[in-house]
Amino acid sequence: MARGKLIVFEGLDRSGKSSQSLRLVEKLEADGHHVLHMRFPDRTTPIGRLIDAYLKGESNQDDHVIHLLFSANRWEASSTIHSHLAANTTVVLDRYFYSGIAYTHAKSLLSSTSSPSPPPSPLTLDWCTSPDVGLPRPDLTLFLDLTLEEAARRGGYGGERYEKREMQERVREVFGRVWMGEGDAGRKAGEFVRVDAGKGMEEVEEEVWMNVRDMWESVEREGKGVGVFEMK
Ligand code: Z5A
Ligand code: MG
Repeated sequence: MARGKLIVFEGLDRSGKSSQSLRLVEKLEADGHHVLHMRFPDRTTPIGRLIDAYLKGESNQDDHVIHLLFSANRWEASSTIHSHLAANTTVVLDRYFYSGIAYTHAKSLLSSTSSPSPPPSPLTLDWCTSPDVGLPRPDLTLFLDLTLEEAARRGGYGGERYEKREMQERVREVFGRVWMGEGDAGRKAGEFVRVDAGKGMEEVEEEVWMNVRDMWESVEREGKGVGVFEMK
């Protein structure tokens, strides 16, 4: 029996993840597919509410604790994702574990340049990756890449904790390293695709669609099952 596909949108703030993920859902539904759209963090669960308060600066958390809460917020959706894929519903995610890895590791790069003594446990790429090992593995991750200048032209950032130029710069650097194949989250042929998000809305949509179509054909042709995210 056919299965649903797991498609992830990743990228910086303002790169168009929400807009493009919703456009893709509409397009797939118009093609007759069943689709579930989800976003991370899911701020509606008890864990999501802790994350929401942290992002809004209403509470503080140790860097390791907040990282694990972001991961737990994905784990609480894991069985829902699996059951939808098994029932031939495609799942489209607005952010997933790549955000977890990129944002937390970026923080360590910031603190290592601004503070003279190293943090007690460095937030290495491997440490940041390990809590998400075992989650449903995306069939395709679309990394919407946008320069900071282009993001600024889209009205600048909001007021949440990570919405600062210095942080966004580091996050973009880490996403780039992952895209180049660094660490266990690193590029696996064809599964982590960079899309130039600085183009017009329709052009980006077209590029997204071409990548989705290619992935779809290859999953069906090769009869690939649903995978889990593994360490190399
Ligand atoms: N975070 C984390 O640290 N660890 C984790 O594990 C996870 C997340 C999962 C959640 O933010 C924060 O949590 C985030 C990472 C961290 N922190 N930061 N920074 P969020 O997901 O709630 O917010 P966001 O999605 O990053 O921000 P956003 O502004 O909603 O960005 P977007 O969804 O990528 O963009 P958009 O809403 O589709 O578009 C933004 C604007 O640009 C809008 O006016 C559009 O009309 C416009 N736009 C979009 N595309 C185009 C094109 N192609 N041309 C022109 N204008 C465009
Ligand atoms: Mg968004």
